[in-house]
Amino acid sequence: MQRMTGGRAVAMALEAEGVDHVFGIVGTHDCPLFDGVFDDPAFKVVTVRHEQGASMMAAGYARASGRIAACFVVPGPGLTNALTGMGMAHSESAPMLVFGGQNALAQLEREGGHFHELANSVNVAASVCGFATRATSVGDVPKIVREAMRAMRCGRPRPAYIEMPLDIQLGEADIEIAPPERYLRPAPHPDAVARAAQALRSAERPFIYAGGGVATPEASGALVRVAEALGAPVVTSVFGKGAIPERHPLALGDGWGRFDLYDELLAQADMVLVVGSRIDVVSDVNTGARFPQRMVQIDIDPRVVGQRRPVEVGIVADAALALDAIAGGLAEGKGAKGCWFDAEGFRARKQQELRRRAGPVAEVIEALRAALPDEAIFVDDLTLVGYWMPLLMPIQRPRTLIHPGTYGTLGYSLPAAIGAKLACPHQPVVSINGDGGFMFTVQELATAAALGLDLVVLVFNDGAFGAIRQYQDRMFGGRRIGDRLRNPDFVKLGESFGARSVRVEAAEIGPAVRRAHESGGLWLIEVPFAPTGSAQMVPWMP
Ligand SMILES: Cc1ncc(C[n+]2csc(CCOP(=O)(O)OP(=O)(O)O)c2C)c(N)n1
Ligand SMILES: [Mg+2]
Repeated sequence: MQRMTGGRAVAMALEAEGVDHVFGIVGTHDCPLFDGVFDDPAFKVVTVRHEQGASMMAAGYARASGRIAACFVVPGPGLTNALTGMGMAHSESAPMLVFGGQNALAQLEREGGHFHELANSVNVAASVCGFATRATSVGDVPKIVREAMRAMRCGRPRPAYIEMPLDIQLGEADIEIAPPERYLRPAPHPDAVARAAQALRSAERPFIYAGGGVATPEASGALVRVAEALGAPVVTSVFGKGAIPERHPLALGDGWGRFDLYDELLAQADMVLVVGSRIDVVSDVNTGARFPQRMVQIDIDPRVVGQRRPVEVGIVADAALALDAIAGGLAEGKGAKGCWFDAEGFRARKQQELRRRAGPVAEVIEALRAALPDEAIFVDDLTLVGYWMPLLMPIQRPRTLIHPGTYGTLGYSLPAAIGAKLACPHQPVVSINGDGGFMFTVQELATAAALGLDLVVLVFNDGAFGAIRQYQDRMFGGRRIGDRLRNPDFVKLGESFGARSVRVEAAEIGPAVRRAHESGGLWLIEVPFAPTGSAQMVPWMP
C-alpha cells in the first residue's frame, strides 16, 4: 500500500501494464495526470499539437506494434478533438487507452457553465470505444485500468476510455498496484475446431479470406500452415495485408470485390474460411455476397460471426489460437495439398491488369517498394496513391501497411506514421499524403521535428481534393464545387518546421525516398502528381 493521488495511480497502473508512451496536451483539467508521469523514466511523454494527433499517433503505434499507448486529454474539446483518431482505431480494431479529464464529480451532468463542460461525455466516448467508464473513487483507479486492459487484451482490440474527474485526479488514497496479469486470449472449443477441420477437409476447392485479425506476427504463421495443408489460396482484406507474405505461392493479395479479376476464383470455389474479418466495404463493396455458400468463420467478436450470412461452422476465438488448432487438426494423417487454383497465373494477370489501369500510380508504388526493405512501414492517407497502395504494394510482413479504416478521415497518415515510428524505431516509416489530407494534421510536423524522428513524409500535390473532383465529374456531370485547393508552398512550409524539404517529379520518387531514408531525419518530399484517365480512378468508388 502506498499513499498517492489518482493522477499518480494512473501512472503506476500503466507502468504495471507495460504502457510506456503517453500522447496528449496539457490543460487545467488533466495536469494532475501529467504530473503523475512527471520525471518518471518509465514514460515517454509526447506533447502533440492537436488532440486528434494524439489519438492518431496512439492508433499508428498500436497498428505498427500491437502495443497499447495512453492519451491524456482535457474534457470537452480535448475529448471531441481526440474522437476522430479514436473512431479510426475503433474501425481498425486498434487499442489505445484514453484518459479524459473532467470537472469535479459534484459538478457533473447539469448545465452549470463549468469549463470544458460536455454532457454525457462517457457516452460520447463510448461510441468509438470498446470500454468506457468514469472513475468515481481514487482507490478504484488501478482496478479500472486493469478492466480496460483486459477488455483490449482479451477481446476485440478497440480504444478504451477512462474519465477522471478532477477530484479523483487530485484526491489521495492508499493504493496497491497488483503485479501484472497474464491476459489470455480466448481459445476455441475443441469440438468447434474438429468440426471446422472436417468441413474444410470435405471441400474440394476452398479458399481463405484473411482480415486484420490475422495480420499479426502471432497469427500469420498459423494461417500459412492452414492454407498449405488445404492447398487453399489466400485472399486478404485491405486490413489483412501482410497476414501471408505476398510472395508466398498461395497469396492472391487483396482487391476482392472491386474488380472482376477474382471472378474465376469465385466461380470455382466451393468453400471459404473467413478469419479475422467483418468483410468491410473498403475491402469488398459486395461485403461477401459473392462468397461461396459454404462458409467457416473465425472471429474474436461474436457479433461478426454469421453477420454477412449463415455459417456452417462459427468459432468465436482468437484467430492465432483457432488457426493453430485447426492446422493441428488438418495435419493429422495428411500431407500438404497442392493448390487447386492457378495462383501464379492469376497473380500475373492481376498485376498486368492493375498496371494497365493504374499507369503512373503503379510506377510510383513500384519505385517505393524497390526503394525500401520489406520491414518498411507505409502509412496511407485517403489520396490517390494511398487508395491504390493495398492493391499494388506487395506486403511481406504483418503490420507494415497501415491503411485508413472504414471511418475514413483525412489527415490520418502523418500522426499515425509518427506513432508507428515511435513504436518501431528501427523500421523505416513513410507517410503518404495528398495535398488536401496533409493540411488536416500538418501541425504534427512540429511534433515529429521535436522528437527528432527519422520519417519520410510524401505529399502528392494535384491542387485539389482530387478524388472528390473526379467523383463530381462522373456523378454530377462536371459540376465541380469545393474541389480546388490554394496551397502553401509545401517545400517552404516543411523547411519552416525543420524538415529537409524537396520537390521532385514522380519519376524521381524512388531515389528521393532512398536518399531521405539513408541520410535520416525528417523529410518532406512534395511530388506534383495529377494522373488522368483510369489511373485517377479511386479503385472502389462508384
Ligand atoms: C474528415 C474528412 N472530410 C472529408 C472527406 C472527404 N474526402 C475524401 S477524399 C477527399 C479528397 C482528398 O484530397 P487529397 O488529400 O488532396 O487527395 P487526392 O484525392 O487529391 O489525391 C475528401 C475531401 C474525408 N474523407 N474525411
Ligand atoms: Mg489532392
